[in-house]
Amino acid sequence: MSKAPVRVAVTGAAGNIGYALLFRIAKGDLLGPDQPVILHLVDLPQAIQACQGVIMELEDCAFPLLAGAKASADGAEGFGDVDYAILVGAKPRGPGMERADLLKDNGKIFTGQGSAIDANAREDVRVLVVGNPCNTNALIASSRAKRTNPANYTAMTRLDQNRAMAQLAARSGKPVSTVKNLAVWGNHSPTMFPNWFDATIDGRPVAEVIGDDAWLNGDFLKTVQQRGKAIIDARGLSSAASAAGAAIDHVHSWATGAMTGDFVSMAVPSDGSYGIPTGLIFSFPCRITAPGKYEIVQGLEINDVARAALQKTTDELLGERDLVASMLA
Ligand code: NAX
Repeated sequence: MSKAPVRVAVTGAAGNIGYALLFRIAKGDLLGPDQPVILHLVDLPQAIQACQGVIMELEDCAFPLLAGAKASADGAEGFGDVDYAILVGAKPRGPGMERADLLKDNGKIFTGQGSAIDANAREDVRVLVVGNPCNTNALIASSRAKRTNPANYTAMTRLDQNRAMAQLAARSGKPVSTVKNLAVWGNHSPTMFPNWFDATIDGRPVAEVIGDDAWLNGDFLKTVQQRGKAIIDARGLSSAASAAGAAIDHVHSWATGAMTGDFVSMAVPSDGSYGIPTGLIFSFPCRITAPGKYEIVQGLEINDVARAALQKTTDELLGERDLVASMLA
């Protein structure tokens, strides 16, 4: 092993997504087959015993790349010197709970974790927020970024991209690898916009290959937007392996530059591109320009359908930002 180990913190490590994620990171799926990793399993005090059990299982896999693992409920220890922080841990929305209450409850988690990351992680730490409402949680955490780079605080819409690509592949009868440049715009919520206008299948425009605009503007969008709920209805549990897979995809593309040239959906701080208010954590088509560096793809045409969809998801994010205004540093 010639490379120095990289430290990766995963919060909510004792939860469903954590359990699907940690073993893949230890196997090398996140950072590559020659990159040793040290895992920091971060969770609430009452879940640390369960994290110790997960660490025993990680050890029992005898992963050659796993250079260490520890569990902690303390932010300074959990995020100490980490290169990557994948923030999965959050409170699930309970029966009858309003979205506003969820925003406020989970917002408190991300004020604390944002401060702990900024104080203890490596200066160039890269952060992915998965715990919902992930865009606004990332906004809260990034507002704490004084020493670390706020542009490195991102939220996950890659699962929505993967879902959209899979739907287009199934409908067209083509392999999913032939679907390119499908990006999800906006909030990770039912207002998200999986923008098929720029996407291609086998190098041809999606509209031409699918030949059914009514399906694209109707059932396709609805299926992707409501997929999380459909999985809960079918499985009795929310998406875990697919969410972990998308978190791996997000960080793997970003860290290694894999998929350079294609669009990748990342919710990142808006720089005002496409008229989206500056600072909102908004999912854009991004391009990885070099390992660790992304840019928002510029110059795409936004037609009337897309413009209306972007307005709706922007309005929702602005409403969320207003609800957590007191938590923004
Ligand atoms: P689980 O309820 O199985 O696990 C959550 C874990 O987080 C638990 O171990 C809990 O103890 C821990 N936790 C709670 N508060 C914490 C804190 N302050 N610090 C550290 N750990 C804490 O949920 P799971 O199914 O793993 O889902 C986790 C989150 O992912 C949820 O918020 C969920 O809504 C969100 N999702 C986001 C997706 C996305 O595409 N962005 C898709 C999948 C998923 O729905």
